[in-house]
Amino acid sequence: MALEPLPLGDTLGFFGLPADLRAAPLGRGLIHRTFTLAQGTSPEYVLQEINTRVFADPGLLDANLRAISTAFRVHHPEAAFVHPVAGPGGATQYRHPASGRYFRIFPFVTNTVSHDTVSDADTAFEAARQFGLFARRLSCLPIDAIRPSLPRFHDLDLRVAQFERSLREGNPDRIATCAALIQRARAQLGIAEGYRAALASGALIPRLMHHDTKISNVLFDARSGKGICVVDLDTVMPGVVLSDIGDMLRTYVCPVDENHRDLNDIAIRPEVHTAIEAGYLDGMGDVLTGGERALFDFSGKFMIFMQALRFLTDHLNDDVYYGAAYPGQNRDRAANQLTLLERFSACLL
Ligand code: GN1
Ligand code: MG
Repeated sequence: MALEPLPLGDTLGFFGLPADLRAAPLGRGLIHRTFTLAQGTSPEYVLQEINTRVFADPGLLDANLRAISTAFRVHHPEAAFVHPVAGPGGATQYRHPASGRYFRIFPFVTNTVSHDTVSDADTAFEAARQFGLFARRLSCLPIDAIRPSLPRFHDLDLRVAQFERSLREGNPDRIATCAALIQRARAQLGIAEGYRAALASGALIPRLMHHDTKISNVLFDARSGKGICVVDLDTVMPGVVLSDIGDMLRTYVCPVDENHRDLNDIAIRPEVHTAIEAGYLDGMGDVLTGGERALFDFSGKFMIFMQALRFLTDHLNDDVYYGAAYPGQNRDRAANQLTLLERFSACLL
């Protein structure tokens, strides 16, 4: 799909920013389009176009972001936080009238870096600590202060149902050629039972969770490597710790990411696993209960399985959700994640 040009001038004008800022693509997020804005070589702002195919209600996203931003200003002024840039009347989102597209701008936090993979245990500790701190800080808000931006986003039962549906209604050629992968996914369905049992046990407290704790959503100090803060808050909503702990395990323990195609490189790094637990505990402190801690490793299985199902479902549905840089990319990602799940589970035996 051809990408439409940005209405950059109108957007900068709305936010009252200099007209000579130039946009350059940033990062590898799968959902929004993200750019840096710079006059010279150093970025000054980050511009994002909201993906309204995924987030159908941009007004709700904006209201949630403002509620989180206000909570940090009022209750945690000491904490680093990337507040959205405000335009006229305090507006933090711009709807481009001619196209109906939505944009927002953040300041670029100078002297920070982000990573696509975790290089060592210290980085994992720092990231996990930031997500733990974030959850602890948000625990000052009533859970219904943030409305679900994607209802049932991390409901594994929904993801299983969507997978089953893709097997009935998806691309028949892809279903046929993926028989072995589909079988490997089905072999893991016990995880969905474990999820229901965990919910029924009452151990999981409803909390405001980030729901996208991958390493690229943490800013680190460029010099010291210390974690500064977390970003990408569109999926902050009521949930359970399985999501945040699980997505850290999914994306940090393995030296290569979900796009990697040489499955021989998929491995579990025990020292990173230990660092995630230590960092998250350090950040969350006694807000995290013993019952939640006991589900630490299950969280990893839960999230790796859910992501494997989401990629495989999307492949069978002709890549309607994630898109694909080449035919079969989501199948390859599913194979990557199923391999990760099998190796992660084997380490727990
Ligand atoms: C999407 O946009 P990005 O890359 O931060 C997805 C996550 C997946 C992730 C997999 C709203 O996140 O749930 O874990 O891709 N976000 C949404 O890379 O579906
Ligand atoms: Mg992201």
